[in-house]
Amino acid sequence: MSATQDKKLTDIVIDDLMIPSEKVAHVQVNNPLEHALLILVKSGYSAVPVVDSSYKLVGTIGKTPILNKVIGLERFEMEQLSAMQVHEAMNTDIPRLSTSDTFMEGLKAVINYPFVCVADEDGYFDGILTRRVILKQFKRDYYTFKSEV
Ligand code: 4BW
Ligand code: 4BW
Repeated sequence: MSATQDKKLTDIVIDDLMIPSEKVAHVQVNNPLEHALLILVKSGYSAVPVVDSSYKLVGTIGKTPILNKVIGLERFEMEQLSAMQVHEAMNTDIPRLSTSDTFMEGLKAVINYPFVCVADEDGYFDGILTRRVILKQFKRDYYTFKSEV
């Protein structure tokens, strides 16, 4: 049974909804950009979290900022990708959630971001909260409790 099966939205916390870190595609801050683009293309995701060597969350990286780094005058200079590292193209100005935050805090966060990273109090990466999961939960709640209003 799902952890949120019988819970109202007001009782749900981010821990109930997040995709755990072991199921999240991610890259490390010192990986070559070429490796990051490979992970993004192979996984099919537009952007993924970035962690350091101790698995602390440091940012996110997407396909568009990587491609922006190698735009030349007339072509993408893809050969440059192996000489650059993830920290040169990642976004460190990101919101973060903790596992004990509420559903509403998660909802607010994913209005402006397709996914938001979850980290513990020491900054270690726990997982991500996606828009899809928030919307699915909202729909489930609507149909489950509709008869009560
Ligand atoms: O591989 C996929 N499987 C499924 N079931 N849906 C997918 C997949 N790839 C994309 N989607 C769908 C989802 O609805 O397209 C949406 C946008 O994908 P994105 O952003 O632009 O790659 C997906 O919406 P979402 O599930 O709400 O996820 C929002 C964003 O969170 C994704 C991606 O950047 C990130 N993400 C989601 N699951 C991830 C992940 N990043 C790393 N690892 C994961 N497991
Ligand atoms: O330039 C941006 N400004 C803002 N404020 N948010 C952005 C920007 N670029 C991306 N985002 C955020 C948004 O939350 O990343 C999400 C995914 O972007 P995407 O898919 O992968 O380029 C954005 O989510 P959204 O606003 O719900 O938009 C979902 C998708 O709809 C975008 C893009 O494919 C399309 N889209 C949105 N506005 C568009 C547009 N396509 C063309 N023109 C627009 N004005």
